[in-house]
Amino acid sequence: MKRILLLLLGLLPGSHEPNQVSVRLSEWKVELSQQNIAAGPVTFVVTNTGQIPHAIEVEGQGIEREIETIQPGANGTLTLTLKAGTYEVYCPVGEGSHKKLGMEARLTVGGAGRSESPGYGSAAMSEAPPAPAAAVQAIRVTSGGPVIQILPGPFPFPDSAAPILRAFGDEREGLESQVKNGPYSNNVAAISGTFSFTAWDKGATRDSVDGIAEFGTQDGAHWKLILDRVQTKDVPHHPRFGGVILGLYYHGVTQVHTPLVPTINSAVALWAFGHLYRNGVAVTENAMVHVMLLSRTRRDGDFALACWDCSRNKIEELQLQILPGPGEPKFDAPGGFLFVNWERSTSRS
Ligand SMILES: [Cu+2]
Repeated sequence: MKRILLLLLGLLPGSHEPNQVSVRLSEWKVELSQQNIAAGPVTFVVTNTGQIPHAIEVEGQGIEREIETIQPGANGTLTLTLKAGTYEVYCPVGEGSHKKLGMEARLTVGGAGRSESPGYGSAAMSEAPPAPAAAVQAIRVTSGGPVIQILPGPFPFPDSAAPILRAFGDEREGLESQVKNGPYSNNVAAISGTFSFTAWDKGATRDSVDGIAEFGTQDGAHWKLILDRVQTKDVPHHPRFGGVILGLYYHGVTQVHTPLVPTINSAVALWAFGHLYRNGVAVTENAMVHVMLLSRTRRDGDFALACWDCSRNKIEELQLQILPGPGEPKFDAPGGFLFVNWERSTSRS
């Protein structure tokens, strides 16, 4: 009965029912049922169809309003009165990282009575207007400071990571075993070596990398890595950002990438394939490489992980993580992986 009454009310001539815009949030996009609406009251009906919490913020024409964070599978609404103009509708979660990942859309508010007919079936739902072509940005990173090899061991903040890991679905099991014995440990050895690279961020595709790392590990082996090409294939909690991304707040509490790294800010993060040599002998052409120049996570002296939220520390820790390619055997190294940090590294754009 109530529903019928509401329907009838909506049909009454002259009633000021707000415009309704349905918003679908997922990793990593914001989809609007309409991108052009009439000025006046509008209700955003927001559904999070993704796997991690999101929200929306509507910004423009002097308005800046956000909705409370919406859990996966849940809904929320936000009613605003909008005057003519353009507005950004984006996800404010993660200090800008979700927006940077593509969670933004544009809404145009016209004069009264100019709304598009709504509907998920409309072309408007499928595509946000193309973002302006991002300028190519490049960064050159040079290693410096103490060099440490990180050996397998327990993650020092298991209680902080546990609630985040719960949301990780299929990946959870593998990550939980890394809590007990993984590459984010306080078990470190002083080594020596160098690493420098250049990375180009060209937006969602066509990123590239160039660089070489050479280091001696604690077991006396000499390793050389030549970066070859970027990795772009995304998995749910691990977007690769087209291979290279400059300036990102992630890990830890953010639900973007593993929480077995403290919450950090990075100047650059990249995912690449490389050629790996051990004592001059080729090991693989498909080593999987993750590199970050990030806010310091380890303290001087014993280089233990010193903070769960490290996002405000100085950006000078260069992490190089090398794993075997898909289907390849583990490396001849403790834990089967290579993980090297240079604690006082520098970069220039
Ligand atoms: Cu989000």
